[in-house]
Amino acid sequence: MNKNYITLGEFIINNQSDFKYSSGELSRLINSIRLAAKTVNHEINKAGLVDILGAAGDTNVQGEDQQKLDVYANDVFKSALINREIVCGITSEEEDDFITIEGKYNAHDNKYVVLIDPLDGSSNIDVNESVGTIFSIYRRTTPPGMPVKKEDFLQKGNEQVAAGYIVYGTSTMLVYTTGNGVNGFTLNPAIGSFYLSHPNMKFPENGNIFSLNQGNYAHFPQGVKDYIKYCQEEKDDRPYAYRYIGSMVSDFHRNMIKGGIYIYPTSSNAPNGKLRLLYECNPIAFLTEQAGGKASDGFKRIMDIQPSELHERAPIFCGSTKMVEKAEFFMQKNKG
Ligand code: P6P
Repeated sequence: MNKNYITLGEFIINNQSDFKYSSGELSRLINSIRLAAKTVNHEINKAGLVDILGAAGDTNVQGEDQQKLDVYANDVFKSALINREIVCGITSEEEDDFITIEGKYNAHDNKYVVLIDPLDGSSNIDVNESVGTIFSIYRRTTPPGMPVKKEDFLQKGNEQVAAGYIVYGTSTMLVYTTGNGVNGFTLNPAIGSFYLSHPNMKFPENGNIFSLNQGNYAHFPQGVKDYIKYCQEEKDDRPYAYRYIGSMVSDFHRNMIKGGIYIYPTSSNAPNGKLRLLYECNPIAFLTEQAGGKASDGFKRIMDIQPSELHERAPIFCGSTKMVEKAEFFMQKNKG
């Protein structure tokens, strides 16, 4: 490891002034996520060796089988966040309703809420594919001193104060933003430290990788079908490369480094798309824009959408600006 790489902890201290709220609070927030990420990473890396694979026998609010690691990751991130004494509430993909933190110190005085998908792409767990954690952080809108309310979570994405993901891949990385660019940190498992390996990450303005589940082609809107055909044409810089892992964090991370677009559109069997607005689309959109890319629902900016439910879904087109704009062109052309 290059001796000049700084650790995540040093980076947070060096960049405290970037976080326009109380400096210590960002440190405690990101540090709680860092600790949980290392714990979950350890379990994921040995998942094939112990009986932690397979469904936990329950289904989540989405009606999806909960993998044991989903449940485990949810518990780990919840306890790490609750024990840091700056979070007053949590919304998780694995929890039917939001969690009000109480009974511990004076949690109602805390100023931050966290929304999280503890283990995205979990269906890939037992086939040894990459999975990820996605998180989104807001300041509460209701006054401290009272229990958190649903409205504290139903904020537009443009109100986020921080967002990021952990990708448990060939190496484990934590990538986050506090509104001053995107930075990526790689875990050195030998010593359990994250090092700044990808400073100031930027989406290439254009790219040649498109990622979406073409198995749903017959159910896609005409604009998406037209964009797929455009990507496949023998013309100019095309055909593009088609890459789709089935784990959004992994597809997104590759596209941010190489250039590309990730699309999960509406379809006749998913009229609002599949991905959840609050803890998947919004944090990914915040990261996208902070890395110089674009994130929309095919027509309007993801982070301008006013949420109305905790687990609502939204279509998402995100990645290299030129590619998203081309996809939006075809969506607009077929609107109505
Ligand atoms: P499909 C994983 O369940 C996820 O939320 C994303 O990580 C992934 O890109 C997508 O859904 C995969 O969904 O319908 O293509 O299998």
